[in-house]
Amino acid sequence: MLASAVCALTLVPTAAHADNPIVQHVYTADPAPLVVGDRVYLYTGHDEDASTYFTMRDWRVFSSVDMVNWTDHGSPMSLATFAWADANAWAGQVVPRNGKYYWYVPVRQRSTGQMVIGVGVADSPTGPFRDAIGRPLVGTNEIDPTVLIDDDGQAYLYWGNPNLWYVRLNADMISYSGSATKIPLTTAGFGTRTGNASRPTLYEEGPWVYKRGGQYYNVFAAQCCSEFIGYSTAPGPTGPWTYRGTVMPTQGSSFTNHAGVIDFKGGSYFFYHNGALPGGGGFTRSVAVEKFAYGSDGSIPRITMTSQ
Ligand code: FUB
Repeated sequence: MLASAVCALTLVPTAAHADNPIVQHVYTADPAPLVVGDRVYLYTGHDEDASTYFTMRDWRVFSSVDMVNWTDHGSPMSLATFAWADANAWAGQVVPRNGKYYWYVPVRQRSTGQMVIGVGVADSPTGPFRDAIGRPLVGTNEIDPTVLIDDDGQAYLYWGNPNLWYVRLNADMISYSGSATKIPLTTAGFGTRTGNASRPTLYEEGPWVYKRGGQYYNVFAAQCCSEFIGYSTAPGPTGPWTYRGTVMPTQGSSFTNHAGVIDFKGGSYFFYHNGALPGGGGFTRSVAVEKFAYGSDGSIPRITMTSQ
């Protein structure tokens, strides 16, 4: 319990609140934290209403220097940013490079009706973001991009549901070399699912890939539905992956969950979403955060929600 909720649409720090969720004046989902200097930026999706499917048309940005007081920076990117997209402003991630900030997002392409990955770009972490290339970067009719820039400078874009794909991004971050490649979804790599013969592993969606202590992590939404958060580790950016277990068990009224993990000012933080706000549920979610400590072997402990 460490988040101070943002209760008013404001560009100044808000009064402290004791509990999760972090944002309490609007429904948010799919957290993607990014540390820039002494500030953490939190990029989220925006659930508009409790209809029978996701109503998501823009993304939101919040920031904090202390993980207690959060500033609302509004909505610097929306479906309107991408003239070729018409729906589904879903789970993305922002990555800095070349003095710019690249926001990788899944959206529906109007001409094909398929989910593809678009890229926004801005000179500041709070935007405004513009369409970086005027068309989708890559598309397999799948969702949920995450980006790792390895120590040698090679960037990898991962995404997918039901598959898990990766492609090597070029240094410009808006093009790639080679072709999209499927990461083998083995039960050793991603655990064993129950009750769905066509999807034998736990991997569902929402990968969050990062490197820490020489080890590569993929923290992802597992099983369906309801989802829990599991994780795998690997000695390299493309595997081989080993399933390491549950991070956050299924809790609360949201049938999805979505992870984002950072180290910030000496602590480790696990962001997720649930249906904790009044009126909350599967299509009216809220982003929350828990502080945690890695095991001495780099393992991630089991983390439970302080609100649901
Ligand atoms: O928010 C829409 C979709 O729900 C995301 O893309 C998935 O990760 C799940 O959270």
